[in-house]
Amino acid sequence: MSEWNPEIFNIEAMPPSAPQQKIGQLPDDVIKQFFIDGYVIVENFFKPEELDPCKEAINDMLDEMALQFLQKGKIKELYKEYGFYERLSKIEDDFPGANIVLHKLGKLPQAFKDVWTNERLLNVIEQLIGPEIAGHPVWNLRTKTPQNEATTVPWHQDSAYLDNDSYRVLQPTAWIPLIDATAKNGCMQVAHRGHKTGKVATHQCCYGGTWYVMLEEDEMAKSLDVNLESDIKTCPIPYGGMLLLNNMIPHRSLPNLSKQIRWSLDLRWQKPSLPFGFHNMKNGVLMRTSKDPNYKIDWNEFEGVDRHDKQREYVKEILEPSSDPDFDITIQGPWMKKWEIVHMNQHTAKLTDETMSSWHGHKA
Ligand SMILES: O=C(O)CCC(=O)C(=O)O
Ligand SMILES: [Fe+2]
Repeated sequence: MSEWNPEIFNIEAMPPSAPQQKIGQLPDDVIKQFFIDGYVIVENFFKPEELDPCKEAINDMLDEMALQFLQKGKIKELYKEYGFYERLSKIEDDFPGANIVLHKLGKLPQAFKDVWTNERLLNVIEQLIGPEIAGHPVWNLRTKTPQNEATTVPWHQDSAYLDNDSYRVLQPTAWIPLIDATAKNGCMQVAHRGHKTGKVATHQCCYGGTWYVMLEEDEMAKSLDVNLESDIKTCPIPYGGMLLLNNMIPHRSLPNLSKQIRWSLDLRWQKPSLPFGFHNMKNGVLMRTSKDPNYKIDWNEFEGVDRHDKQREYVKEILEPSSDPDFDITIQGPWMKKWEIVHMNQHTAKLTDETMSSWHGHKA
Protein backbone atom coordinates (compact mmCIF):
# COMPACT_ATOMS: atom_id res chain seq x y z
CA MET A 1 0.00 0.00 0.00
CA SER A 2 1.38 3.40 -0.90
CA GLU A 3 2.00 6.13 1.65
CA TRP A 4 -0.60 8.37 -0.01
CA ASN A 5 -4.16 7.12 -0.02
CA PRO A 6 -6.54 9.91 -1.04
CA GLU A 7 -9.48 7.49 -1.25
CA ILE A 8 -9.32 6.97 2.54
CA PHE A 9 -9.95 10.66 3.20
CA ASN A 10 -12.05 11.85 0.25
CA ILE A 11 -15.68 11.36 -0.75
CA GLU A 12 -15.06 7.71 -1.78
CA ALA A 13 -14.64 7.03 1.95
CA MET A 14 -18.08 8.32 2.93
CA PRO A 15 -20.07 5.46 4.46
CA PRO A 16 -23.44 4.78 2.80
CA SER A 17 -26.19 6.72 4.53
CA ALA A 18 -28.42 4.62 6.75
CA PRO A 19 -32.10 4.32 5.79
CA GLN A 20 -33.07 5.87 9.10
CA GLN A 21 -31.42 8.89 10.64
CA LYS A 22 -30.37 8.55 14.25
CA ILE A 23 -30.77 11.36 16.73
CA GLY A 24 -28.30 14.21 16.14
CA GLN A 25 -27.21 12.98 12.73
CA LEU A 26 -26.42 15.63 10.14
CA PRO A 27 -27.87 16.00 6.65
CA ASP A 28 -25.96 14.15 3.91
CA ASP A 29 -24.71 17.38 2.31
CA VAL A 30 -22.99 18.35 5.58
CA ILE A 31 -21.29 14.96 5.78
CA LYS A 32 -20.31 15.29 2.12
CA GLN A 33 -18.71 18.63 2.89
CA PHE A 34 -16.48 16.95 5.50
CA PHE A 35 -15.15 14.58 2.84
CA ILE A 36 -15.01 17.08 -0.04
CA ASP A 37 -13.67 20.17 1.76
CA GLY A 38 -11.87 18.34 4.58
CA TYR A 39 -13.77 20.08 7.36
CA VAL A 40 -17.22 21.29 8.26
CA ILE A 41 -18.58 23.76 10.82
CA VAL A 42 -21.57 22.53 12.80
CA GLU A 43 -23.33 25.22 14.82
CA ASN A 44 -25.77 24.72 17.70
CA PHE A 45 -24.88 21.10 18.22
CA PHE A 46 -24.43 20.96 21.99
CA LYS A 47 -26.87 22.15 24.59
CA PRO A 48 -25.40 24.36 27.32
CA GLU A 49 -26.04 21.59 29.86
CA GLU A 50 -23.79 19.30 27.81
CA LEU A 51 -20.81 21.68 27.64
CA ASP A 52 -21.13 23.69 30.87
CA PRO A 53 -19.95 20.72 33.00
CA CYS A 54 -16.62 20.83 31.10
CA LYS A 55 -16.11 24.40 32.29
CA GLU A 56 -16.91 23.34 35.84
CA ALA A 57 -14.45 20.45 35.60
CA ILE A 58 -11.74 22.82 34.35
CA ASN A 59 -12.49 25.19 37.23
CA ASP A 60 -11.93 22.26 39.61
CA MET A 61 -8.62 21.44 37.93
CA LEU A 62 -7.59 25.09 38.21
CA ASP A 63 -8.46 25.09 41.92
CA GLU A 64 -6.32 22.05 42.52
CA MET A 65 -3.45 23.33 40.42
CA ALA A 66 -3.46 26.83 41.92
CA LEU A 67 -3.29 25.37 45.39
CA GLN A 68 -0.27 23.27 44.49
CA PHE A 69 1.45 26.21 42.80
CA LEU A 70 0.80 28.40 45.82
CA GLN A 71 2.20 25.78 48.20
CA LYS A 72 5.34 25.50 46.07
CA GLY A 73 5.72 29.27 45.94
CA LYS A 74 5.16 29.49 42.19
CA ILE A 75 2.27 31.95 42.44
CA LYS A 76 1.42 34.80 44.81
CA GLU A 77 -2.28 34.08 45.31
CA LEU A 78 -5.03 31.76 44.09
CA TYR A 79 -6.74 34.30 41.80
CA LYS A 80 -10.05 32.47 42.18
CA GLU A 81 -12.11 35.62 41.68
CA TYR A 82 -10.90 35.91 38.08
CA GLY A 83 -13.01 32.96 36.96
CA PHE A 84 -12.93 30.66 33.98
CA TYR A 85 -11.96 33.13 31.27
CA GLU A 86 -9.13 34.99 33.06
CA ARG A 87 -7.84 33.05 36.02
CA LEU A 88 -5.21 30.99 34.19
CA SER A 89 -3.76 34.20 32.66
CA LYS A 90 -3.28 35.63 36.15
CA ILE A 91 -1.63 32.39 37.29
CA GLU A 92 0.61 32.52 34.22
CA ASP A 93 1.70 36.06 34.99
CA ASP A 94 3.36 34.59 38.11
CA PHE A 95 4.32 31.22 36.63
CA PRO A 96 4.50 31.28 32.82
CA GLY A 97 4.63 27.50 32.46
CA ALA A 98 1.22 26.98 34.09
CA ASN A 99 -0.61 26.38 30.80
CA ILE A 100 1.83 23.61 29.90
CA VAL A 101 1.38 21.91 33.27
CA LEU A 102 -2.37 21.98 32.68
CA HIS A 103 -2.11 20.80 29.07
CA LYS A 104 -0.05 17.84 30.23
CA LEU A 105 -2.31 16.89 33.13
CA GLY A 106 -4.09 14.56 30.75
CA LYS A 107 -6.83 14.18 33.32
CA LEU A 108 -10.07 13.09 31.77
CA PRO A 109 -12.91 14.36 33.93
CA GLN A 110 -16.32 12.73 33.63
CA ALA A 111 -17.61 15.87 31.88
CA PHE A 112 -15.07 15.42 29.04
CA LYS A 113 -15.92 11.73 28.76
CA ASP A 114 -19.59 12.63 28.53
CA VAL A 115 -18.94 14.96 25.60
CA TRP A 116 -16.57 12.52 23.88
CA THR A 117 -19.14 9.72 24.09
CA ASN A 118 -22.23 11.91 23.68
CA GLU A 119 -24.80 9.81 21.89
CA ARG A 120 -25.65 12.40 19.25
CA LEU A 121 -21.96 13.10 18.63
CA LEU A 122 -21.16 9.40 18.20
CA ASN A 123 -24.11 9.18 15.81
CA VAL A 124 -22.41 11.87 13.71
CA ILE A 125 -19.04 10.11 13.94
CA GLU A 126 -20.84 6.97 12.72
CA GLN A 127 -21.77 8.94 9.60
CA LEU A 128 -18.05 9.54 9.02
CA ILE A 129 -16.44 6.20 9.91
CA GLY A 130 -19.25 3.67 10.36
CA PRO A 131 -20.63 1.95 13.47
CA GLU A 132 -17.38 0.63 15.01
CA ILE A 133 -15.94 3.57 16.93
CA ALA A 134 -12.91 4.01 19.19
CA GLY A 135 -11.67 7.18 20.88
CA HIS A 136 -8.12 8.05 19.78
CA PRO A 137 -5.34 8.33 22.41
CA VAL A 138 -4.52 11.90 21.34
CA TRP A 139 -7.04 14.30 22.80
CA ASN A 140 -6.32 17.77 24.18
CA LEU A 141 -7.62 20.48 26.40
CA ARG A 142 -6.29 23.72 24.88
CA THR A 143 -5.56 26.53 27.28
CA LYS A 144 -5.23 29.35 24.83
CA THR A 145 -4.34 32.30 27.01
CA PRO A 146 -4.04 35.75 25.37
CA GLN A 147 -0.82 36.74 23.61
CA ASN A 148 0.91 33.45 24.26
CA GLU A 149 3.11 31.85 21.64
CA ALA A 150 2.95 28.52 23.48
CA THR A 151 -0.72 28.16 22.62
CA THR A 152 -0.63 29.50 19.06
CA VAL A 153 -0.53 26.34 16.99
CA PRO A 154 1.12 26.74 13.56
CA TRP A 155 0.02 25.08 10.29
CA HIS A 156 0.14 21.31 10.51
CA GLN A 157 -1.63 18.10 9.60
CA ASP A 158 -2.46 16.01 12.68
CA SER A 159 -0.85 12.89 11.24
CA ALA A 160 2.50 14.69 11.41
CA TYR A 161 2.43 13.90 15.16
CA LEU A 162 1.73 10.23 14.55
CA ASP A 163 3.59 7.37 12.96
CA ASN A 164 3.13 6.51 9.30
CA ASP A 165 0.46 3.88 10.04
CA SER A 166 -1.92 6.77 10.60
CA TYR A 167 -1.44 7.84 6.97
CA ARG A 168 -3.99 5.21 5.97
CA VAL A 169 -6.56 5.71 8.73
CA LEU A 170 -9.38 8.23 8.74
CA GLN A 171 -9.32 9.88 12.18
CA PRO A 172 -11.92 12.65 12.38
CA THR A 173 -11.52 15.32 15.06
CA ALA A 174 -14.21 17.39 16.73
CA TRP A 175 -12.75 20.72 17.79
CA ILE A 176 -15.09 22.09 20.44
CA PRO A 177 -14.65 25.61 21.87
CA LEU A 178 -15.76 26.42 25.42
CA ILE A 179 -16.31 30.08 24.49
CA ASP A 180 -17.47 31.76 21.26
CA ALA A 181 -14.29 31.23 19.19
CA THR A 182 -13.59 34.19 16.92
CA ALA A 183 -10.77 35.45 14.71
CA LYS A 184 -9.84 37.83 17.52
CA ASN A 185 -9.54 35.24 20.29
CA GLY A 186 -7.73 32.69 18.15
CA CYS A 187 -10.19 30.43 16.37
CA MET A 188 -9.01 27.88 13.83
CA GLN A 189 -8.07 28.34 10.21
CA VAL A 190 -8.06 25.53 7.68
CA ALA A 191 -6.66 25.10 4.19
CA HIS A 192 -9.77 24.30 2.17
CA ARG A 193 -9.48 20.90 0.43
CA GLY A 194 -5.87 20.62 1.59
CA HIS A 195 -6.59 16.95 2.41
CA LYS A 196 -7.46 15.96 -1.16
CA THR A 197 -4.09 14.44 -2.11
CA GLY A 198 -4.23 12.21 0.99
CA LYS A 199 -0.59 13.18 1.60
CA VAL A 200 1.28 14.23 4.69
CA ALA A 201 3.61 17.02 3.58
CA THR A 202 7.08 17.57 5.05
CA HIS A 203 6.85 19.16 8.48
CA GLN A 204 9.55 20.71 10.63
CA CYS A 205 10.16 20.94 14.34
CA CYS A 206 9.65 22.98 16.39
CA TYR A 207 7.79 26.22 15.90
CA GLY A 208 9.38 29.20 17.71
CA GLY A 209 9.61 28.47 21.41
CA THR A 210 7.03 25.68 21.25
CA TRP A 211 6.97 21.89 20.90
CA TYR A 212 4.67 22.05 17.85
CA VAL A 213 5.56 20.70 14.43
CA MET A 214 4.99 23.13 11.60
CA LEU A 215 4.18 23.04 7.94
CA GLU A 216 5.58 25.89 5.89
CA GLU A 217 3.14 27.71 3.64
CA ASP A 218 5.31 27.12 0.55
CA GLU A 219 5.40 23.42 1.25
CA MET A 220 1.64 23.39 1.82
CA ALA A 221 1.11 25.08 -1.55
CA LYS A 222 3.56 22.85 -3.39
CA SER A 223 2.84 19.43 -1.88
CA LEU A 224 -0.83 19.72 -1.01
CA ASP A 225 -1.96 21.94 -3.87
CA VAL A 226 -3.25 24.65 -1.55
CA ASN A 227 -3.86 28.12 -2.99
CA LEU A 228 -2.61 30.43 -0.25
CA GLU A 229 -4.76 33.32 -1.50
CA SER A 230 -8.12 31.63 -1.82
CA ASP A 231 -8.03 28.42 0.24
CA ILE A 232 -7.29 29.73 3.72
CA LYS A 233 -10.58 29.79 5.62
CA THR A 234 -11.14 31.23 9.08
CA CYS A 235 -13.59 29.19 11.16
CA PRO A 236 -15.33 31.14 13.93
CA ILE A 237 -17.44 28.77 16.04
CA PRO A 238 -20.00 29.99 18.57
CA TYR A 239 -20.22 28.17 21.92
CA GLY A 240 -22.33 25.05 21.36
CA GLY A 241 -20.85 24.41 17.93
CA MET A 242 -17.93 22.36 16.68
CA LEU A 243 -15.50 22.10 13.80
CA LEU A 244 -15.17 18.62 12.34
CA LEU A 245 -11.71 18.10 10.86
CA ASN A 246 -10.41 15.42 8.54
CA ASN A 247 -6.97 14.31 9.79
CA MET A 248 -5.29 15.20 6.47
CA ILE A 249 -6.50 18.81 6.50
CA PRO A 250 -3.84 21.46 7.25
CA HIS A 251 -4.99 23.74 10.06
CA ARG A 252 -3.68 26.23 12.57
CA SER A 253 -5.04 28.51 15.27
CA LEU A 254 -4.77 32.28 15.16
CA PRO A 255 -3.14 34.25 17.98
CA ASN A 256 -5.45 35.18 20.84
CA LEU A 257 -5.62 38.97 20.74
CA SER A 258 -8.52 39.21 23.19
CA LYS A 259 -8.42 39.44 26.96
CA GLN A 260 -10.07 36.10 27.61
CA ILE A 261 -8.85 32.54 27.44
CA ARG A 262 -10.00 30.62 24.38
CA TRP A 263 -10.52 27.18 25.89
CA SER A 264 -11.25 24.25 23.61
CA LEU A 265 -11.26 20.48 23.49
CA ASP A 266 -10.12 18.40 20.56
CA LEU A 267 -11.34 14.82 20.49
CA ARG A 268 -10.65 12.15 17.88
CA TRP A 269 -12.10 8.83 16.78
CA GLN A 270 -11.34 6.04 14.33
CA LYS A 271 -12.23 2.45 13.54
CA PRO A 272 -10.95 0.28 16.42
CA SER A 273 -9.58 -2.40 14.11
CA LEU A 274 -7.08 -0.02 12.45
CA PRO A 275 -3.74 1.12 13.89
CA PHE A 276 -3.93 4.21 16.10
CA GLY A 277 -0.58 5.43 14.81
CA PHE A 278 0.63 6.55 18.22
CA HIS A 279 4.01 4.88 17.99
CA ASN A 280 2.64 1.79 19.79
CA MET A 281 2.53 3.77 23.03
CA LYS A 282 -1.17 3.86 23.71
CA ASN A 283 -4.28 2.34 22.19
CA GLY A 284 -7.66 3.91 21.76
CA VAL A 285 -10.76 3.15 23.78
CA LEU A 286 -13.70 1.30 22.26
CA MET A 287 -16.75 3.56 22.46
CA ARG A 288 -19.35 1.85 20.30
CA THR A 289 -19.73 -1.44 18.49
CA SER A 290 -22.55 -2.79 16.35
CA LYS A 291 -21.84 -6.23 17.83
CA ASP A 292 -23.26 -5.21 21.20
CA PRO A 293 -25.95 -2.52 21.39
CA ASN A 294 -25.62 -2.53 25.20
CA TYR A 295 -21.84 -2.17 25.15
CA LYS A 296 -20.49 -0.27 28.17
CA ILE A 297 -17.23 1.63 27.79
CA ASP A 298 -14.32 0.38 29.88
CA TRP A 299 -11.91 3.28 30.49
CA ASN A 300 -9.49 1.38 32.74
CA GLU A 301 -6.76 0.51 30.29
CA PHE A 302 -7.01 3.85 28.51
CA GLU A 303 -6.77 5.86 31.70
CA GLY A 304 -3.96 3.68 33.00
CA VAL A 305 -1.52 5.00 30.39
CA ASP A 306 -0.24 8.58 30.66
CA ARG A 307 0.40 9.76 27.13
CA HIS A 308 2.84 12.50 28.11
CA ASP A 309 4.93 10.08 30.18
CA LYS A 310 5.09 7.72 27.23
CA GLN A 311 6.01 10.52 24.87
CA ARG A 312 8.87 11.54 27.12
CA GLU A 313 10.03 7.93 27.49
CA TYR A 314 10.21 7.65 23.72
CA VAL A 315 12.92 10.30 23.61
CA LYS A 316 14.42 9.59 27.02
CA GLU A 317 17.89 8.71 25.83
CA ILE A 318 18.45 12.35 25.14
CA LEU A 319 16.61 13.92 28.06
CA GLU A 320 18.16 14.97 31.29
CA PRO A 321 15.97 14.29 34.33
CA SER A 322 13.88 17.30 35.12
CA SER A 323 14.98 19.26 38.17
CA ASP A 324 11.35 19.90 39.09
CA PRO A 325 9.36 16.89 37.82
CA ASP A 326 6.07 18.04 39.36
CA PHE A 327 6.20 21.20 37.33
CA ASP A 328 8.14 20.27 34.24
CA ILE A 329 7.15 22.85 31.67
CA THR A 330 8.63 21.19 28.64
CA ILE A 331 6.98 18.75 26.27
CA GLN A 332 8.73 16.20 24.11
CA GLY A 333 7.55 13.42 21.88
CA PRO A 334 8.20 11.08 18.98
CA TRP A 335 7.45 13.74 16.38
CA MET A 336 10.79 15.32 17.33
CA LYS A 337 12.50 12.24 15.98
CA LYS A 338 10.41 12.26 12.86
CA TRP A 339 10.93 15.74 11.44
CA GLU A 340 13.96 17.93 10.99
CA ILE A 341 14.63 20.14 13.99
CA VAL A 342 14.97 23.64 12.59
CA HIS A 343 14.51 25.56 15.84
CA MET A 344 16.04 24.60 19.12
CA ASN A 345 14.31 25.74 22.28
CA GLN A 346 13.65 24.57 25.82
CA HIS A 347 11.62 21.60 24.56
CA THR A 348 14.37 20.36 22.25
CA ALA A 349 17.35 21.59 24.27
CA LYS A 350 18.51 18.11 25.19
CA LEU A 351 18.47 16.82 21.65
CA THR A 352 22.15 16.89 20.79
CA ASP A 353 23.51 17.39 17.26
CA GLU A 354 24.90 13.91 17.27
CA THR A 355 21.63 12.25 18.27
CA MET A 356 19.73 14.31 15.76
CA SER A 357 21.92 13.37 12.82
CA SER A 358 21.75 9.68 13.69
CA TRP A 359 17.94 9.88 13.97
CA HIS A 360 17.48 11.73 10.77
CA GLY A 361 19.69 9.25 9.01
CA HIS A 362 16.79 6.81 9.51
CA LYS A 363 13.74 8.99 9.23
CA ALA A 364 10.47 7.51 10.46
O1 LIG B 1 -6.86 24.49 19.40
C1 LIG B 1 -5.83 24.78 18.78
O2 LIG B 1 -5.28 25.86 18.90
C2 LIG B 1 -5.23 23.80 17.82
C3 LIG B 1 -6.07 22.59 17.66
C4 LIG B 1 -5.54 21.54 16.76
O3 LIG B 1 -4.52 21.63 16.13
C5 LIG B 1 -6.33 20.30 16.65
O4 LIG B 1 -7.42 20.23 17.25
O5 LIG B 1 -5.88 19.37 15.98
FE1 LIG C 1 -4.18 19.77 14.99
